[in-house]
Amino acid sequence: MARNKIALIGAGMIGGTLAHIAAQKELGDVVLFDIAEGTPEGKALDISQSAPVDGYDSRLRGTQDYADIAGADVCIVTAGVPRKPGMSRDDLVGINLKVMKAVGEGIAKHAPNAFVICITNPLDAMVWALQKFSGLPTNKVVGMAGILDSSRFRHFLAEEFSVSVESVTAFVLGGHGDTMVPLTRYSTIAGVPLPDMIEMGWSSQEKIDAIVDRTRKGGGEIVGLLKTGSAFYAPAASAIQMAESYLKDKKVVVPCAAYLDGQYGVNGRYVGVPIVIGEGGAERVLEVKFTEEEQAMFQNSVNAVEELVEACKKIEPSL
Ligand code: TXD
Repeated sequence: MARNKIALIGAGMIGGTLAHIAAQKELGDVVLFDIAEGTPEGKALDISQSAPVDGYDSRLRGTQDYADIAGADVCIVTAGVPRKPGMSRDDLVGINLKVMKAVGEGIAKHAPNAFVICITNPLDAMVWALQKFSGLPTNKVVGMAGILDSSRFRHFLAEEFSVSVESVTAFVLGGHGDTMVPLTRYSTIAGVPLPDMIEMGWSSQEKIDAIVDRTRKGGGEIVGLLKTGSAFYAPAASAIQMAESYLKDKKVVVPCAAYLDGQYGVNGRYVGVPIVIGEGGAERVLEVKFTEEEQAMFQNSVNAVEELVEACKKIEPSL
């Protein structure tokens, strides 16, 4: 049976980490594409040289030619520029929108059947633009953010409760940004909702509120520490979970930036919601009922996404 082919558009910090994890998991052969000459080739060669030690047989190559992504089953897009300290995700719109145009055209021409996972920021607007530029079906183009945001939440909760990360589930909705909506009543320790854990005296409302706040600002905290770029290990791991669920038809239910066609009262926009990922791509949206307060937070998040989409339309009237 032919191996799967995974095309990574952007071979920077996240792209390189994606290549490493995809190869180690033998998800398929990996093509790293980047406009920076030498970077994708160098990373492909370096990772290939770790394969004999680790014992995997994925083939990796680097390229500057879109023709080399031909027939890719999955494309993961990180091309663009990341944040530097002091920048918001929204400051990236102008530069990264142009990048999405080139990437969308490249994918449409060479890998139109791929499942496309966009990571480039500002995520909810870039994935929307990428779907438009590429013309691929909306169920085949999704954005990665929610898994990362909920994984950050889970990490902080596991520390707070002194339990395994495996025993913590978390539910984060909305756009990827400071308006994201962590739903504490759907977040659990081994199935026990956080409000019940507070009632049982395992933590306090203040502590959980502080964790929610830290989760919202989780990306900025790392930018502030790294100074030269943004997070890459956890973002890469999160996107790999999406790719794996598609390639293996696992049907994991995870929060992703998905195209909404009326669900949650949103039309024609990408917003972070729980979806089922399987062989059909984004197969189904899980539509939970909100409390009034959650609805207001979600709407606030949707409004922030809408503002970014409007900014994109001003820059690129063809959208
Ligand atoms: O949750 C999330 N979605 C995110 C998003 C979490 C963390 C970071 N997130 C965003 O991912 C971040 O704000 C950036 O927009 C992307 C990629 O982050 P990364 O840290 O990998 O950035 P790098 O190291 O700068 O890599 C970007 C690469 C770099 O090698 C450039 O040469 C390349 O993109 N690049 C391009 N490749 C192909 N085609 C074009 N046009 C292009 N322009 C730049």
